[in-house]
Amino acid sequence: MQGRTYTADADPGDEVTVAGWVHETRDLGGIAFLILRDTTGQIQVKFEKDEMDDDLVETGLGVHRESVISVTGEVAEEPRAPTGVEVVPESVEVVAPADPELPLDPSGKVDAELPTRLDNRTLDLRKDDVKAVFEVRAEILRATRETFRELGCTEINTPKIVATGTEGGTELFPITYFGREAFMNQSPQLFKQLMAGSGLERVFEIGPIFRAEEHNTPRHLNEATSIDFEGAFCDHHEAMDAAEAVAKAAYEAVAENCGDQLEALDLADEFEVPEGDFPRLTYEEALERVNDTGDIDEHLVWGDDLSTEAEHALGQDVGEHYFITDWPSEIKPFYIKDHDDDETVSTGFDMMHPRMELVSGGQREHRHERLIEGFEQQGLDPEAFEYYTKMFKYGMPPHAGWGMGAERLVMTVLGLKNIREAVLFPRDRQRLSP
Ligand code: ATP
Ligand code: AMO
Repeated sequence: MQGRTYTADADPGDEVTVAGWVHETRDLGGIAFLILRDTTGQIQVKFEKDEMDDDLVETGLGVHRESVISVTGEVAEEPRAPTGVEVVPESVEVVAPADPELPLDPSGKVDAELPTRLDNRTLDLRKDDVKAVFEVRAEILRATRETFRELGCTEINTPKIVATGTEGGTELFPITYFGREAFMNQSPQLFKQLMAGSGLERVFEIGPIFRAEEHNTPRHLNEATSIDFEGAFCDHHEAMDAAEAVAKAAYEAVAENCGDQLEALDLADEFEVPEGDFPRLTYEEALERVNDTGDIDEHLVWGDDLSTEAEHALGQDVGEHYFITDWPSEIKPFYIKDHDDDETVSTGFDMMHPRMELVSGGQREHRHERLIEGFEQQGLDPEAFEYYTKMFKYGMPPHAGWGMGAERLVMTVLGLKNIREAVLFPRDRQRLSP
């Protein structure tokens, strides 16, 4: 809007046009106030009934909450106003009226259930604390990109419609592609590896992944955002360093640049940036620690995956971010390389937050023959992946990488209870729109 002044920039003595939403109105008889809200804050608009034009007062006070209005007038100092200044209006225009009945209350005075909030995100994000989550999310992604830049990576985008899946543990969403069967991609895994072997060498991608997870949990989405890294001439240790750098950069950026957002989320006093190196436990050590806690019913043995309960018990015990390294080869995907001196142990790793897994990664099998064997062992037809495997015959360097769930990162940084709070329009089993 031409000539519009943000409320935060309206200084005493200025002639301004402020525009935004009617946050509330208070009619005290001879005098009435309207609080106008925009993305930068709020400002009071004063109506004095005996002094001002009747039409002006009527328009200003007849408008329902959450209507969009534009107010032109002079800014005056007023110590009793919430922000110390107020606008004395010369004209008021109702730009877009709002219904008197709203599906949720953006003033936050009445709590709404998550499904109602997700159905009405436009109104929901008029609340400072909800808006703050997405401003923090944007800051985390900005810091992530900057960190990758410092690590010498090039940002790439890979296809989301694919002919084959890669991640065994989760189902694919099938689609029809000009009469042929195709799928929504579960991970950029194979494409990012192909680019590690290209002239780019070090790449990253921030993009959607689609997983037909059957279960409904507070930490799974059917469409998630994956932060993916892949680097040529990298081993699993360097890949872990990169994952740690990205996670720490996220916390640091939020601490440095999101003061107002942490305030809005009531986290300003308790927010902490993780310090020191994240401990790196082997899978074997992790099993032993879980078993020693006595907090879970089962006794874990080599080859077991960590259940949610086991992850929680270990997370509580470790009490900070940590890695689990050297997983059994049998429970890691075909593209993860085994240790040269022991083929039963892989270079696969997970990076954990005490509450949940954030990252999976490892060094990759870059030797063509071994890769083909890996496909066969996992019951996959190498022919179907020929577009991928054949590039391993043309000079594929050793490489390593990982994938990190962006929503899980935001969720753990801010201590959100449900991953859906970190997504504008989440996709889960029930939710396909909006
Ligand atoms: P005034 O207070 O300006 O002489 P008035 O007598 O019409 O005008 P009241 O009805 O006495 O106003 O005010 C109602 C309440 O509003 C009082 O508590 C007063 O302190 C408060 N008030 C008045 N003007 C402002 C203002 N500009 N900003 C915030 N509060 C105000
Ligand atoms: P993985 O399947 O472990 O590994 O996924 C990597 C990370 O992505 C996040 N994530 C999810 N977040 C929300 N909802 C989901 N349904 C979901 N699924 C995964 C998690 C997880 O740690 N190709 C490998 C990565 C690699 O080796 O580079 C992969 O996809 O935070």
